Order: sequence, then structure tokens, then C-alpha cells
Amino acid sequence: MSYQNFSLSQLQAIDAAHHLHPFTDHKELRAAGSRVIARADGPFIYDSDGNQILDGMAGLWCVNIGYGRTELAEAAYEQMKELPYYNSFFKCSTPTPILLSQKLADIAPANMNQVFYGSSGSEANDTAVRLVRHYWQLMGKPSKNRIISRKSAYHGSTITGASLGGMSHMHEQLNGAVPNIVHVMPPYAFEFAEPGESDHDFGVRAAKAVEEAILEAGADNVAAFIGEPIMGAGGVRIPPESYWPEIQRICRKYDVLLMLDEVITGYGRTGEWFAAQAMNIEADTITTAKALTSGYQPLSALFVGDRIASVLVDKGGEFFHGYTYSGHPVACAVALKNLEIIEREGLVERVRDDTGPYFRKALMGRLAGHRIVGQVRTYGLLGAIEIVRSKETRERFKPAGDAAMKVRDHAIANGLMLRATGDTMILSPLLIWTRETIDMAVDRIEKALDLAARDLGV
Ligand code: PXG
Repeated sequence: MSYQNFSLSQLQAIDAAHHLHPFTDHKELRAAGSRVIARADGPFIYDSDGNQILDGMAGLWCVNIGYGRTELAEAAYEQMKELPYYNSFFKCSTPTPILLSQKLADIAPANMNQVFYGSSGSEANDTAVRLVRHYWQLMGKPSKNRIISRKSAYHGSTITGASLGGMSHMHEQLNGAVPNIVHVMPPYAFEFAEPGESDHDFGVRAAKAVEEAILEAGADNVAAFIGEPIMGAGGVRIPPESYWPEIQRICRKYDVLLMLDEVITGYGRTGEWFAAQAMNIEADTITTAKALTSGYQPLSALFVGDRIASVLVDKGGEFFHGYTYSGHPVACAVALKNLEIIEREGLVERVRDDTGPYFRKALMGRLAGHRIVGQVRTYGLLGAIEIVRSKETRERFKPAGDAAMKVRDHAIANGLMLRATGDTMILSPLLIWTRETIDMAVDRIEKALDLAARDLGV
């Protein structure tokens, strides 16, 4: 059945009748109708009216190698013919997760040599929490079960993911989160630094919030700290350089495991395979998903560091955890081809040496001075633009989030898919963007900022 047999309004009507979307006000969506994205190619998506839109979000932080890659379709097709599915339970395995595990161990930080598969970042974080708590039980310290996270963190949308995350609106709806998870101040200087406080000092102070949470619970009751190296959904919050070394030091001092969530930062976005390498963080677990397959198949890989893996293996005993689709043969075949393409085209190095620095220069040079822009941040191919009423005082427009929505709507109308979270515009370009694509995006953002400023009367 081809969607081409349906008009846009027919598709929207069926969508409204039967499809509950994620993170959506369903009443509002039914009134407006959904934007139907019908196809995509290279860095562009096309809606069902045929409008071409440059994708500034890589789908949802995932389509790193771009759309329309026949090689990935072929890898899936060949694997489906050979072996569409078999499980990895009961002492069985299949070839593609075996080979993918070796490849992942090769590109990951040196102490990461084991992976556990799932189908989503949320599942992988669930596994991470299960595993970390199991580790401390195996070590004879079952009281070490508390996990420290940060406010505004995003770690997924299952009950564990939402509990780990620090999104207050999600917690309200949980009406009962997973116990023993606490949230401290995020390293977000734009909002939380005191006037006159240096970036360095603020980073140290934000890390100290973690130490205080450890001391409050007692180190004997703390299993781990979890954090995104750069907070993504929370608004591309890039921590000061002093933050992660301090976190590392504090975790070591109190024997607290360090869990990184690289669901967004993994697979090249920072200019290294992983942000752990770019920022020199030695973690005990690293959660990855999204760009592992560039979004062509649902797949997550939780890296388990040698410290935890060696105890799991040496002590033995079954770890009662796993998913039907752990190590799915087709998803793993697609991941292998995706990683091969990233390597063959040198996309990680390109972000590090060329497009990352160019992206930074373009955003800083052309957007930071705009009258409604309070700050521009970039790291590799991640970007954030803070929308403010006053550059000097950082006062926001009211009501909160409205101004950013205006920028977003103008950007889309001018051919750039851009996201807003609160009053922060966020960008997650595909790693195949060239300097020309970056210029095209910045042109469109500039125009959207001008039009939004006009609407806002400034
Ligand atoms: N960790 C991080 C850091 C993420 O960004 C997840 C875990 C969960 O992954 P799954 O595959 O279960 O969705 C994510 C997902 C947004 C947005 O609004 C971000 C995500 C998902 C949905 C929306 O930016 N990130």
C-alpha cells in the first residue's frame, strides 16, 4: 500500500483517528493536524506537499549519515533473507551482534569491552540501572543503590528513564518514580552561574552539588552518578571544562560508579566517536542508541566497563534481564554497515577538523550578535541559541517558550527543521553536512530570528 494513494488531508484524518503520538497534546494536534513527512534524501526531508526542508535535527538526533543510504537498506535486506531473527538467550548467539560487539569494543574507550543490546536508549538505561545495582549486590554492598542524576536531564521515557531524567513535568505525571534516584543542579552556566562567577568556578560548584548529594546519602548508599556529557533534550547544555574532571575525581573519591548517557553524543557528533574520548572521561557504563544505526533500525548498545564486566563474569550467577530483541540480527547488520560508512567517509574526523569548527564560527559570527540572541553554544555538531528579550540582563520573553516557538515556526516555513526547548533553539546537524549546508542553515536561522523579532515587536 502506497501513501501516494492518499491525500494529505486523508492521512491527517486517519492519523488523528488512530495514532497517539509521543510527547503530544492530543487535543491540540487534532485541531492543527500533523505535519506528514513523506520521504527524505541526503540532508533533506520532504513533506507530503513536496516541500523540501533541511533537517537541522538529524531526525531526532540520530540520522548521522543522512537519508537515502541504499547500502543500509541492502544490509537489512540481505540479513532478513539470511536470518531475520533469532534470540540471544539460552546460550545462543547470531553472527551480526557478535561482529558488531567486536567493532564497538574497537572504537570505544579502552576500558569498554562488553556491550548489552536493546532497542532504545530508554531500554539501555533501564539495563544500566539494573546492572549497576546488581554489581553492588555482587560486591556484597547492596545498600549502595542510590543513583544521582541532574535536573533537566533526559534519559528516556520508560518509568526508569523518566525517573532517571530530571524533567519535572515528566515526574509530575509519573505520580511515583523509581525510588532512590535524586537530582542535583545541572552544569548550565547561562542560567545558574552567579553574576561575575567564572565558567571554571561555576563548573566546580556544579560538580560539588554531586559531592553534597553523596555526602547527604552517605557514600555507602550511593551506587552511581549518571549524566549526559552534554545535555541534549534539556537544551544542548555544554558544561564548563572544569565540570567532568571534578565529577570524575568525586566519583573516584567516594567509590561511586560513573554512568554516561551518550545516546545523543555517541557515534561522531562531538568530533570523536564518543564524548567520553573528546572530554577525557573514564566511565563505568556508556549508554548509546540513535546514531548507532543512524536511526535506520531501532538499536541500543550499553557499554559495560571492565570493572563491572569482570565482576559479572568472575562471580557468575544469572543476570535476570534481557529483551526479545537484544542483539537483533537485522538491526546489528545495519549498525555494522552504518559504522563502516562513518569510517569510510571519515565523518568523525570531518566533524573534528572541518565542519565542527566551521559550524562554530558560522553560528558565533553570524548569530551571536542578533538582538534577540543571548548566547550561542556549540560542541562538534551540536548547537544551541538562547532567545532573550535583553542581551544585557538575559531577560526572557513572556510567556516562556513562546518566542522560541516563533523562531522555530519561521525556520520551518523557510525550509529548516529546527527545534525549540523552552527558550533555547537546538541544532543537531547530520554529520554529512558540508560548509555549504551550514551556510544554508545559518541563512535560514538568521531570517527566522529577524521575522520572530519583528513579530515580538523588538
Ligand atoms: N538518553 C538520552 C540522552 C536521550 O537523548 C534517551 C536516552 C532515550 O532514548 P529512546 O531511544 O528511548 O528515545 C534519549 C532520547 C527531544 C527528544 O525532545 C530527545 C530524545 C527522545 C525524544 C525526544 O529532544 N532523546
